[in-house]
Amino acid sequence: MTEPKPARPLDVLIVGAGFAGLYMLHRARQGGLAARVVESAPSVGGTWYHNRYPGARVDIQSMEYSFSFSPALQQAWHWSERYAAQPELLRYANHVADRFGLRDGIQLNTRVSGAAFDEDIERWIVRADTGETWSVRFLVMATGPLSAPNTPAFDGLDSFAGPVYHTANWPHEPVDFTGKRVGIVGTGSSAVQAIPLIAQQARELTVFQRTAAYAVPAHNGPLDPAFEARIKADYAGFRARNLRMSGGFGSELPPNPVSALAVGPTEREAAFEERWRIGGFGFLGTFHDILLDERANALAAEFVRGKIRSTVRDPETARLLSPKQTIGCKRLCVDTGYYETYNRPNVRLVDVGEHPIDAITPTGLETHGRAYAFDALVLATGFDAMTGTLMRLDLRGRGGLPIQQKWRAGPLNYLGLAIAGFPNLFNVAGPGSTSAFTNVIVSIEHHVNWIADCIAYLDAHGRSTIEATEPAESAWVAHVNAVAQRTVFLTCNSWYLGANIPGKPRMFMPLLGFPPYADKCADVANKGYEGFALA
Ligand code: N01
Repeated sequence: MTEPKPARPLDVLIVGAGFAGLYMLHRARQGGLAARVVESAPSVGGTWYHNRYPGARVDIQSMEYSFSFSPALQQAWHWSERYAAQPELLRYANHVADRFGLRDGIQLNTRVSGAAFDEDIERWIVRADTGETWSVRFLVMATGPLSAPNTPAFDGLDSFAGPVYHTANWPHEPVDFTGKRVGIVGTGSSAVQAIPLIAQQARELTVFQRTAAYAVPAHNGPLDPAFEARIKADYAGFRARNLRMSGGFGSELPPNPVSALAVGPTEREAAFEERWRIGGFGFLGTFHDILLDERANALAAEFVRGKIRSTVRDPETARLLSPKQTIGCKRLCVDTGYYETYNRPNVRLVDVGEHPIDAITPTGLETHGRAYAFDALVLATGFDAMTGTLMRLDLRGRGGLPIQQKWRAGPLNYLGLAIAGFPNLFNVAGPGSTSAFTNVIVSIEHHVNWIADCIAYLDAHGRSTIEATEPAESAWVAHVNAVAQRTVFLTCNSWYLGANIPGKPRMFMPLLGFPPYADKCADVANKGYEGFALA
């Protein structure tokens, strides 16, 4: 066994080289800090490195889903499509790493396995699976809210004779389903993107659906040069307008301030049709109360079910594809030909909502006394969202407190950025922040700027540690929950609630409303980090 290499002093260790890690490294270096990114993958890119299943693409328009911190970058970069696909997003991440000279600060192929706060020296001692350790003042978890893939514990999964793929961990060599019978489990955003493309290639595709998904059309296509030119002529203004939107995006199509209940059926139908024609998340803004009032929500939901009935020719398949839950409660899917795919003769839908999957067998899958045979299995079963990555680490705060104990009833946090008992640790886009409801790059830039400014403040004021207080943390978690109570988000079993993972504590994790959240974070900082203890 090789001896662990000696600890090396650093100011900041950043875990993860996705968009959050890249920008954090850039900001830390700008602030004169000795910083290093440690990344388990052999490449930068995070989500866009791992999620390379067929059809993977962003569901926020590319002109918005990009960094704003560098005017030169946003002028220079050209997106080819309205919604960029995974390879282009990965090229963008690589471009950012090169353009800002970040590569020499990024250590790839190194998985952080644990970290413990040493109270005597007020530093985090971080360990990696390579045997390396680092001693750092600040630890930034840029690990992403959707980075711990969820593989359900199906009986017999290991016995399957063919290949098993997870959408969140897709192979890097091409996967060819030509002539194959494929089974896919799940109908969330990943499956909704993958199913139309797998169906085009496979001989036969069987979709196992537990909960039907709402999908609105992306109407993806080449980026309109006139739109690109108009945005680039005033990119700063476009970004500023987006920062005032609840999700940090969508200022070109703001929510209609009218209630869905205040207009007659003809006007309402026309409004839904218009937003459906435009496509994307703007559909949920057809009326301002779709996510706030279950009666308004039901009208939008029924409109989509009508679209499913008019698209899918087989009435029984259309019935099964028609979601029953409130629309938007689980994240809305943005699709290209999803419902149409069920008109193909080689695609069939099997409902596993009432009767779960009993077992995976060497030749396929069994449910409700029936066996289904296929040659390859795709698990589009999502993530242990928002907490999974940290909970899989040996992360210990003051007094050796493990994160698993701290978060046993749910992810206690302050501002989604900090955890009481875990000084000088920052979580980018973590539970308790607006990240999951926003254009995540907006959230990332906001968090990274806040963290970098916070570190600068500590240095300027001769402070060595900052730590959320327990009262501030409790009040924050109550606030996040109170905001959710005023919406439809507590009416279904979503990953926002942890409800997709058996045994995970139910706690509503994301916060709705970026502008008031950003104001609150700024206010906390302006008041000398109110709710934090500084030492
Ligand atoms: O995961 P999901 P995802 N038996 O959790 C089913 C982002 N994203 O990877 O709904 C049978 O949404 C599960 O069923 P149910 C986006 O934020 C963005 O698709 O829990 N089925 C569900 O149908 C998104 O929300 C894009 O009843 C089981 C599916 O698997 C988030 O990532 C693209 C099961 C999982 O759906 C997650 O999306 C992709 C079981 N035991 C992802 N366990 C963009 O467009 C789970 N399921 C940018």
